[in-house]
Amino acid sequence: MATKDLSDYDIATVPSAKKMRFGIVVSEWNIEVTGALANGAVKTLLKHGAKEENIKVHYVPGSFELPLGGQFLAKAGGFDAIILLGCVIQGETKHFDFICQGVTKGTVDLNLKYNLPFIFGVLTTKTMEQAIARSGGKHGNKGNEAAVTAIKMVSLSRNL
Ligand code: DLZ
Repeated sequence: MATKDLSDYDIATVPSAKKMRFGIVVSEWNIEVTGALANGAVKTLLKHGAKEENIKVHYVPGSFELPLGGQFLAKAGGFDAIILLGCVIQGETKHFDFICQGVTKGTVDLNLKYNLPFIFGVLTTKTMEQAIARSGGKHGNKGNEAAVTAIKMVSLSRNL
């Protein structure tokens, strides 16, 4: 099966982000990948009209800490959506499974608890090569996808 280009989307379906405020939480683990995800997300938000002063980027040590980092931002207030960016690469132990379970469950819980979009921008790959391909490489950038998802979810909540 061909892998989707994560940066390929129909621009006409994306609302203006001019009046939206975004928090971005970035995992420092595999920073060469997560930094590229963050750049992709910020670039996409700006492209769709978000103001630079309405995008706040914060860092946590690893992907496991993304949900709590996101919760800190939600509690601080002032965000319409919070984007969580991480990269978990499968190693030889079960650590991969535990981190993926933790960040996935934590993100789902935050969405429902705060009634606020927390976007799951976490790459979970077997190799670093696969992660690089999805953070600005041949399969696009998951940061772009996460930003578009954030904009669409804020728009949906405002237009009901
Ligand atoms: C410990 C660990 C390992 C082995 N691998 C990753 C990884 O591939 N990606 C990632 O984001 N974080 C990893 N971590 C760190 C954990 O997410 C977490 O920061 C630590 O277990 C401390 O809670």
